[in-house]
Amino acid sequence: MMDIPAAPYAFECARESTALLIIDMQRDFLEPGGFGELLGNDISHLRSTIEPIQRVLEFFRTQNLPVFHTREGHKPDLSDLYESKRSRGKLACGIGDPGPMGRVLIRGERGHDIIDELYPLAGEPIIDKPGKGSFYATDLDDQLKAKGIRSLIVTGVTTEVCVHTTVREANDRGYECLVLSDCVGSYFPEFQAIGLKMIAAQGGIFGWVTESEKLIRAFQTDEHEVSI
Ligand code: C5J
Repeated sequence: MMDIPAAPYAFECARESTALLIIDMQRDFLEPGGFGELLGNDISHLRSTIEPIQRVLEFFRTQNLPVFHTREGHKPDLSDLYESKRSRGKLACGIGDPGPMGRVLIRGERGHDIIDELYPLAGEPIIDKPGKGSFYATDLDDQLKAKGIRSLIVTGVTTEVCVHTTVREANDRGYECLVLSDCVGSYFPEFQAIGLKMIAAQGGIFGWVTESEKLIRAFQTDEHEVSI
């Protein structure tokens, strides 16, 4: 077991039962002309997560540790899209409508796919999810259990929406979640701050929070100790 410095106290995990989860790093949320920007958001708040996530992803890949990617989106026939979600916000260009990167949040469209900087390698699972949570209407739980995963290193966007929903779902399914504060992003700085506080509050009611550097250092130290 290794201890990773975190709030509210050290996060304990074992290398063989830990996976990296990268949530919804899609063009629709992070690139100009995507759904996020169409909604009037400043995407620069999310783009600052790309480099730190790249570093963590690269580290997991070089260590041969499991990585899971998720994408939020819907089937082209919209059969997995509730009317309540489609109509929410009375948007001029909403889910399923044609946008600059194809139909908004529709599987197979350019906007729906993961940004080039973090594109999954062959063999890295991509969980396509119709909801905010990564466990809702997906086989993520089965895939994690099949690999013996108990601890999730959580990254991605957006902090108070899909990251929070996923961490809460994971918490109720018995997983331990460590959220990397520099690897999750919100369009709203105040939600970023409070969203992270809410995870670690009350003794870690939903999980733990730390920075990517501390995670990588703890894994490197553990590797060194195992090899001497
Ligand atoms: C949103 C997400 N914000 N991935 N999705 O609609 O957080």
